[in-house]
Amino acid sequence: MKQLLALIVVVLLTAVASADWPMWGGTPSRNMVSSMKGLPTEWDVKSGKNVKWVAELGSQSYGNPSVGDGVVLIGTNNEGLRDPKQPGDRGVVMAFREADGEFLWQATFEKLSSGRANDWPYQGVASSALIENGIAYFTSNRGQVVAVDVQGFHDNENDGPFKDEKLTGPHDPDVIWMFDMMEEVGSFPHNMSNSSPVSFQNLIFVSTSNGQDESHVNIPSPRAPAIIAIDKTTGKLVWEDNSVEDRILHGQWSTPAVGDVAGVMQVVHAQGDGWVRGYEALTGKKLWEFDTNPKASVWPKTRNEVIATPVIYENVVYIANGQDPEHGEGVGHAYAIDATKRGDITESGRIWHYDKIRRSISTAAIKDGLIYLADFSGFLHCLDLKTGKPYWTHDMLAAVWGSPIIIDDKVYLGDEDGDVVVLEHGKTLKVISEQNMGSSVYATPVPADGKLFVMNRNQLWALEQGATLRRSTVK
Ligand SMILES: [Ca+2]
Ligand SMILES: [Ca+2]
Repeated sequence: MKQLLALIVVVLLTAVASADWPMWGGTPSRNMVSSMKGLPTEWDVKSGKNVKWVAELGSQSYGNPSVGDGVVLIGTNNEGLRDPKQPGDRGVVMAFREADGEFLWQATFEKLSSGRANDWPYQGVASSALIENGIAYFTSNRGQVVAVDVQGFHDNENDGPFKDEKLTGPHDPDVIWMFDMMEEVGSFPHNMSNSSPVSFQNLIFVSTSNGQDESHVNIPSPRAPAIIAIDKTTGKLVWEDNSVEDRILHGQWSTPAVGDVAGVMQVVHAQGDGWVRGYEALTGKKLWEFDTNPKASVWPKTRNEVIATPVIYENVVYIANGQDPEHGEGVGHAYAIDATKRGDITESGRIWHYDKIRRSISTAAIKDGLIYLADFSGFLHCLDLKTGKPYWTHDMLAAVWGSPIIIDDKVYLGDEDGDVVVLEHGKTLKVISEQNMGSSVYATPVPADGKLFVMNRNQLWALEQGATLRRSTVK
């Protein structure tokens, strides 16, 4: 019996220690929090201290790591040129074996011929994949929602319905289906399609990134939806919504979240008019909408779009607004929104409004009655979850593109100078460590299976307590 108990304890510990990060935010509600223990709180990419492996990417990487089925997926560009037969500027999703960083396969996508209006040069794939039941879903730089086999052709099977791949080598992608948002729903992505998919039951939800053209005045596709739901199995459209119509301020780069709000599964999406909208996930029925801008604000000086991802936590949606990093710094607004309300809930649903934040493109992290929000000016704000009152702010001294993440009782955050800071989770500011990754960290650190994955502009680092990297083993 004692042995049996010991075995059960071992099994439970193993179950706790083994945890994937299969999508942006880790779970559909997108809260940047993990209970994983034992991850490094300091490391050194020069000496290799607490570094398990490192893999070379392209020259710019914006597709945050996702980890599932023993594979790490990231989005980058083609400047790493892993296959000389696929040359030139392309968006690329690369797959690495989680255990040792071995390169498994890549999916490459040529740039759209329409150029920077729809597909910004060298920006690569900016979507973070959703990994579920052996399938990865992501958005390409060509505005396609793509479903691929996580194992590629390493399983010696061409999975379908899509079986017309021209390249079927071990390093090529096994496509399952593709949904072209520009063809199928008329989306005109402004500069880049970037949505990170999220799912509920048999549906995949993505933002179309529909926006203005290069004039920054015209909206070529005012009737295209802002958000769509696609059937996971067939890759066909199930529902769409275009509440934003012709009021898009610029682009639409916020990614949807899914969560249970008082018994109703909602998909929540921030759209190009600066409003956040909640939908019944299965039907697309609009339940509520909330304006994140003061009525007197004026685009682009004081009125913002929303690029951050909404976080759904205990029936409340938390989000900050901001602008394209190219627009620089400016005033921002963060909110707690009561998602049980219906209709225009700009007044009735506003639990709190925090206006000491600057423009933000970062997603919130919530735990133990505290919420962490970062802004593009480089400040990390720790607020009371219920009241929005600040406990402290920390100045990163560089722009922040990624999001804070709470792992166990630590907060991790990267910045444009390439620094990753580790702080104590709590009401008192305490910096534990800071380490430089060698180039800008636009990504959010990702905990999975006892490792911490940190991506900089051109490399993916797998950090593990006690490991030492030998420099000859760069993948
Ligand atoms: Ca396959
Ligand atoms: Ca296939």
